[in-house]
Amino acid sequence: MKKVYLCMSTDIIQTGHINVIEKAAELGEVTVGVLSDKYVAMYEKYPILPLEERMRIIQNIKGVSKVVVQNDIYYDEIIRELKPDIVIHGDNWTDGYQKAVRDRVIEVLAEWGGELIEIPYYKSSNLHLFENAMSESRGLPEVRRQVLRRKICSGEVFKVMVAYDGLSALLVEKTSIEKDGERRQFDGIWISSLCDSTAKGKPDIELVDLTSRLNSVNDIMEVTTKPIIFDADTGGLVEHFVYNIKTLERMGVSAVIIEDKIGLKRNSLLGNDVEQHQDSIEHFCEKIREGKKAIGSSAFMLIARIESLILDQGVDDALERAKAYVEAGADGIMIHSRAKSPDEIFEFADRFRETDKDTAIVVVPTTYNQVRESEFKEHKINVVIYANHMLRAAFPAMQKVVTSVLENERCYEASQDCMSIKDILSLVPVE
Ligand code: SPV
Ligand code: MG
Repeated sequence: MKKVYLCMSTDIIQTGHINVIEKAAELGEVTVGVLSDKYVAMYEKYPILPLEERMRIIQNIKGVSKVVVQNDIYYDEIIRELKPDIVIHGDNWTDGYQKAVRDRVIEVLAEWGGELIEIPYYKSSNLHLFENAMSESRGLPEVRRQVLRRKICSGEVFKVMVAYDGLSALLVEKTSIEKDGERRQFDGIWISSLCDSTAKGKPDIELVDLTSRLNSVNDIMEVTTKPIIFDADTGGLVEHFVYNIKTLERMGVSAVIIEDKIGLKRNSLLGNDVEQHQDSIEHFCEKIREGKKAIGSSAFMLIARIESLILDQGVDDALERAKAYVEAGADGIMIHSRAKSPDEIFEFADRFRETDKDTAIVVVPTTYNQVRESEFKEHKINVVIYANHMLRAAFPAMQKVVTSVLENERCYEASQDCMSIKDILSLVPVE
């Protein structure tokens, strides 16, 4: 009996998949390689069902003899191991990023005289309904939260980009590039107090109230499916925080970060140039404990942000606080720094990991921006937030336009730097 191999990455089994499996079973004994979460996420969206569940479902489809994990978008390793006589696939992978994958399958199969069989890709007229349903379920609060949790556990760096309104969120949601044979995209969205305030022409001092910030959350939720990490500043009074964290959970936020400052909060990057104070460990732990008690979803994350490095209190102080905050129930620690070098962040991460292997570490490399994500991964840092770049990029472009219109007393010159109306409209989804 011939050995037949095929790879599946889907969450939802539909007729096209069954067609491929039926055809494969006619040709021989079928092994299905189920693509691991990391690679599904890289090329499509993060799967709703984790690998184990997808494997179990596929194992139980008639005609499938065996399932294995395919740990790369490229088939090389797994097919060299299994040496199938036939690899089977739909005929819809001859362009885009899949072309390179297909070419490599043909090349590797040739090593033992294996054959690639392609069958006509079946596109159900209702496929768009499936896709819409999938997209809607990806946007559900609980699904976003699960994705954040699962991806953090995977050991890969969870990349987060700021958004401050629907349009900037759409860019974070939709932008992907292909590089070094991989598709890259952001994993989540940061709702920054700095950007929310600045976009409203207000200082970053907890002046923009929660109701107003929730409007931005709502706009962003509506047009995206990625997990949302909300910057809740200090969280305010404990008595208020227990209500506000529930509201954020209900709104669909995936994680909330509160920082251990007290009194009038100033932006961290101003450091000790302005008056700002760190909370006591006891009081901040109480806020964490009460916040955790208030939330219902086990996937929702409360992350404690440590300002010791911002306020020149040193790594020892940050580590003491991190330990206490985790004991109080924090699901993650954000360690912030305004240094140009990442040394103190790496020292913190390495020493924290000596005793705590699991708690998520979050960083915001605004000042030590030379560090690549791979280096954060080496230091077992889980989440990297690009906290303000969208807003900082938009402002100079707008400044150039207003200056140009004043200088020229017409908008012809400025129009050269503007996106066309058609293009800007095409960014926005139409039902
Ligand atoms: C924000 O983006 O609002 C932050 C990060 O809190 S920072 O501005 O660096 O303090
Ligand atoms: Mg902030």
